[in-house]
Amino acid sequence: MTATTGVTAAPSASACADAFRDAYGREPEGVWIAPGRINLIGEHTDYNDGFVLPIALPHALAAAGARRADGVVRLRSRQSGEEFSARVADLVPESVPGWAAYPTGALWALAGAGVRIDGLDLMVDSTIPSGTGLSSSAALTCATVLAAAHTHGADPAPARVAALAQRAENGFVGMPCGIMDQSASMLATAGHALFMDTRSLETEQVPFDLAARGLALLVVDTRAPHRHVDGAYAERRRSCEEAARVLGVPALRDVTAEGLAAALDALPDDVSRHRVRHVVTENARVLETVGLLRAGDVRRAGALFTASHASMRDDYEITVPEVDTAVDALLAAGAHGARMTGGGFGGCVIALVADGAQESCLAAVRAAYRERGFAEPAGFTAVPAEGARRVR
Ligand code: GAF
Repeated sequence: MTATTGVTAAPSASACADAFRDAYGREPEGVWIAPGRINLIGEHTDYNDGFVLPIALPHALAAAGARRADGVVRLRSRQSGEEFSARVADLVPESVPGWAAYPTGALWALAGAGVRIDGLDLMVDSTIPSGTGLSSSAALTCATVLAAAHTHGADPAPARVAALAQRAENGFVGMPCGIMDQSASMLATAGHALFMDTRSLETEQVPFDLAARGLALLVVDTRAPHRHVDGAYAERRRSCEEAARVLGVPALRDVTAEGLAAALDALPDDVSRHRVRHVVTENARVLETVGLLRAGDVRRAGALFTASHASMRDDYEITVPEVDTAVDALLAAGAHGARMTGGGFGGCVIALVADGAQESCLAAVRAAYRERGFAEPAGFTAVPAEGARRVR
């Protein structure tokens, strides 16, 4: 993630297969690739049965795998260099620390769904920077579900893989995430944004060709360390569920923009009022953005991005100074709109900019960061890439 205009490719399948051979002394049965994502708009709406609009990134994770017959799982990553090994029968929720929790959670979720897992050797290689909110963990979990399923004679549909990967995070890792990241990794297609209703799980591939409109999507990695991310995420989710209970609706999705004022009146405190206002207005912004994209008027979505950011900053309270500084600097440098993307408390900011303005916009963020003593940010131009697939 260095050049602002360059696009980082998926890892090489053959290099991943070579690393597998070197590590385990045998041939992999296959190589699977699952991409990271950015969400264009629709943040913290997925666990409220709402709407999301992510794209898959060219940055991806490759997993080379082969079945074992002895009930053992062995995992290696070209990035960490460490080996993890365990008996599949011993995998219990929240027992595996670090990155290995995601692939072992994938095996646990498959076993829970009735797929007999005899064992697995896995080598992973990734170009998705971890800890930056680009969904490296969903990519790892999805790729492992695919590798383990295919090497054990199962072939779950992409939406089913996403559901199993979410189950792994919720039930095994202990992260109460929604379904967006896994769905983006499994279901997104090149050249499109994935519009998803997370209640019905219906999806629509919405054409997203910014270059044709003289625009570009700049991604700025703020390099802000995620702070208390899991606890704060779970707390936001709990407060939404509690607000839905107080309002007597199955989920905050059921509060419409027209019903918002009455809902706010019925809530007992300012914090829950703010959380509900974010979710309800964010769902409306997703629908408006999709309408603009369908009409080919993507530039006007910029204002919705910026409004989404203000809502995350002021109502949902999930931004941090590095993120807000980046958004302000991008807007001052002429971006049509900018917002934090992903779960929050750090991570990446996206900006809709004139094609060719990426360098000057990133330079504006760099200058603002220098002034405040923040770490040097990085950036790249995002184009919507293809979803998960078997490549060998
Ligand atoms: C994280 C979660 F994993 C997603 O499910 C989603 O809630 C997102 O934060 C916020 O929109 O990426």
